[in-house]
Amino acid sequence: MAESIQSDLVVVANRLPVHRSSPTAQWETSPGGLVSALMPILREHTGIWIGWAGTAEPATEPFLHDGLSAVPVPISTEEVRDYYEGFSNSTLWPLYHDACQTPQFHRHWWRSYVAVNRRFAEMAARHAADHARVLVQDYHLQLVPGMLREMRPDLRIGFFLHIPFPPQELFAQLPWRQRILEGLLGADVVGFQTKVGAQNFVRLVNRFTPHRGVGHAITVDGRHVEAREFPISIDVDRIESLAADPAIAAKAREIREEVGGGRTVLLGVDRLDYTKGIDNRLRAFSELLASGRHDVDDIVLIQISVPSRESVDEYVEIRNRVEKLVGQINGEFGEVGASPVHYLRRNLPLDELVAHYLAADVMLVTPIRDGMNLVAKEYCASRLDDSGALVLSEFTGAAAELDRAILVNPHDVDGMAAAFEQAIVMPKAERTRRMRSLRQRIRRRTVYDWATDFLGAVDQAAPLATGGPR
Ligand code: GDG
Repeated sequence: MAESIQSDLVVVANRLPVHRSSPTAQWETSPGGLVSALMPILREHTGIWIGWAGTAEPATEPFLHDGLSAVPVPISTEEVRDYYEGFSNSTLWPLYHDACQTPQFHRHWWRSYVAVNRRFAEMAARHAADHARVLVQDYHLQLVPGMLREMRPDLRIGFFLHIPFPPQELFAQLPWRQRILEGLLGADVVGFQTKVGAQNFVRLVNRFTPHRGVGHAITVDGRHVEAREFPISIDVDRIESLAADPAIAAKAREIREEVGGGRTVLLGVDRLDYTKGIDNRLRAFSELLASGRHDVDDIVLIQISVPSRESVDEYVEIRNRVEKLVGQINGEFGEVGASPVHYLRRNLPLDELVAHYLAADVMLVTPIRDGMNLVAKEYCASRLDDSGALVLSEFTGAAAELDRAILVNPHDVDGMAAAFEQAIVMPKAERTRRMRSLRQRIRRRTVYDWATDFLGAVDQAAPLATGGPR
C-alpha cells in the first residue's frame, strides 16, 4: 500500500486494532467493542486506522487487513517506558481515576508524551484527505487534536476519552494541565463517557485557559467546540447470540458443576488493575463468610483477572495483594475439595467469558472508579431469561444508566458485604424485574449507536478553514 494513501475517515488510537505474535506471523483482529463498532464504518468509508502495533519492533509499512488500512506508528523501547508506561499509565491513568494510586509527575515522561503525540498527529495529517474526519481515541493522545488542527485546519476532529475526566481538585495537580486542555480543544467535538466528565472539562477550561465554555459549548478563538457525553456500550447482538448458543449454555452448566452444583455463584471479571476494586471486593466476600450467614458449601466466587500492564510497579503490587487475599480466604474458609474463591489469572476467549456470565447468579462489578465498565453491560446482555443480579459500583460510568443494579460504594466493605447478601437472597420476581429493565436499557443504545452519534456530531461541526498548510 502506498505511503501516501489518504482517506476521508481516519481513526487515531494508541493501539492498532490488529496484533500478531511475531514479526513474521499473520496479523489478527484484536477483540473488543471499540474495534467492532468502528470497523463497519471504516470499511464503508475505506477508512484508515493509525496506531502502535504493541511491540517495540520497527514499524512496518501501512498494510491492508480485512478491508481496513492499518498505519503502524513506531514507538521505541524508551518511549514505551516514558510515554506509555510512564506518562500515560503512571501519571494520567491514576490521576484520572481519583488518584487512587499516587500519580507520578516526571518531566522526561511528559517530553516523551509530547514527542509521541506529535508523531501520531503527523501521521494523521499525512493520511487524512481534504476535509476528512479524524477520530482520536483516549488519554494517550490528548495533545493530538491541537497539534493536528495546527497542521491541518481543514479537518473535522473528534476526540473521545474512554476513562473518567477528573474534577478540578485532581486535574489541577497536573503541571501540564493547560497544555492538555489546549490539546483537547483542538477537536471540534470532545466526547466523554458521562455528563459529569463533560462538565468537569468545561469547568477546567474556564478556570485554566482564556477560552469560555457554557453548557456544552466552548468558544476557542471564534471556533465552536462541543464537549458532551457519548456513553459507550457493547455489541448487544453479538453477546446475545453467544448467550443463545447451546454449546455455550452447556459450557456454563459444566462450570457450575465444576464449582459445586448447588452453590450460588458470584463472578468478577476485570483487567488486573488497581482501579477495579478487586481487593475490596475480596474483603467484602471474606466478611460475608466470616459473618456466618454463608459458608463454602453454599457460595463460591469465581474471579477472572486478565493480566495487564505487568511492567508497571503498581500492577505487580495489586496482583500480589489480590493473590494474598485469595490465599487467605481459601485458607480460612475452604475445605478439602471446596474453595470459596476460584481465581483465574488469564485471558479467556469471548465465548468462554460469556459461558461464565451465564454460569453466574451474581455479577460483582466494584471499581473504585471506571469510565464506563463494559463487563457490567455484557453480563446483563447475556441474561436472556432475565435471571441474575448485578452489584455495581456507584463510581462507574455504567451506574448512570444501570440504576436498577444494586449500587454500592466500593470503599465501604461492610456495605458491599450487605449488597452481596441482598443479591444472593433477592426474591426471584425482583431479580427478574430488575434484570429485564437493565437489559432493555442496554438494548436501547448499543456500541453502534455510540459510533453513529459520535461521528454524527463530528460531521455537524462546521469546517472553519478551506484547505490549510500541508
Ligand atoms: C476502558 C475503560 C471503558 C475482559 N476479559 C476478557 C475480555 N474482556 C473484555 C470484556 C470487556 C473489556 O474486555 C473490558 O472493558 P471494561 O469496560 O470492563 O474495562 P477497561 O479494559 O478498563 O476499558 C472502561 C472501556 O475502556 C470502553 O470505553 O468502559 O471504563 O477503563 O469488553 O469483555 N475479553 C476476552 N477475554 C477475556 O478474558 N475475550
